[in-house]
Amino acid sequence: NNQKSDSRGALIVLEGLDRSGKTSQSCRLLSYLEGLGHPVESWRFPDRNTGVGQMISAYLANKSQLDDHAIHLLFSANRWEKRSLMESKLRSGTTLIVDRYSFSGVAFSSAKGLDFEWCKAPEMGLPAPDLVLYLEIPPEVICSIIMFVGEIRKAAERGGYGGERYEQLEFQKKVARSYQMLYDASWKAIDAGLPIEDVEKQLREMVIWRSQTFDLKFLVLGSL
Ligand code: 2DT
Repeated sequence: NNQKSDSRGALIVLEGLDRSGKTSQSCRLLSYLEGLGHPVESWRFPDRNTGVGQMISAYLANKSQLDDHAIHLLFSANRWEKRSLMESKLRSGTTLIVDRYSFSGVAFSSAKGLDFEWCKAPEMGLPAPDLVLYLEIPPEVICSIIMFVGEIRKAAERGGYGGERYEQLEFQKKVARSYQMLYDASWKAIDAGLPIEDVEKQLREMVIWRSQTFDLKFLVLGSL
């Protein structure tokens, strides 16, 4: 590919525990970058719209049972089925803001007890993020948010606390530890306990600082 590296879009990933604010911050980041005139799209994984995504969605809603390894590979397959589109968007200059990526895959499955190295293997070769924004918040705080949300929307579609498989305190603590093991130079942590506008401001600065882009790289999680 002869395209000049400075014309490529950036791959920006948001990671963090459930309810750490990733989704609302990725919306805010999207409108900010759009406002600056950058070609930008917001994506999320799991992408529940594909066939694989629907299997994942049923699993998360406790409507189906799957072996832990099998669901891990489905999450990974869900990224691989979007790989060529992701790559062509990036190469044609579109920046992608992605809500969860391979790191969620490894952090959640290894928190269930699967071997860390085994979890990383199917992610190798996917486009590597230029920047991973980690919204950091203590698992205890997340759990009180989850319970509070559960109280006020008992009838809501996700069923509040524990509605989806992974929203339990002990489990979230393990996920937080797994995330720490994945941390590397492309990560920036933000205190997600700050007011939402402060988090937004910090994210903007980090994204702009990293927006000088490099040749597309591919994940080599082995070095972590
Ligand atoms: P959302 O609530 O953000 O839709 O996530 N997960 C996600 C995994 O276990 N592996 C993965 O590869 C990804 C992307 C995290 C739904 C849940 O799915 C988990 C929370």
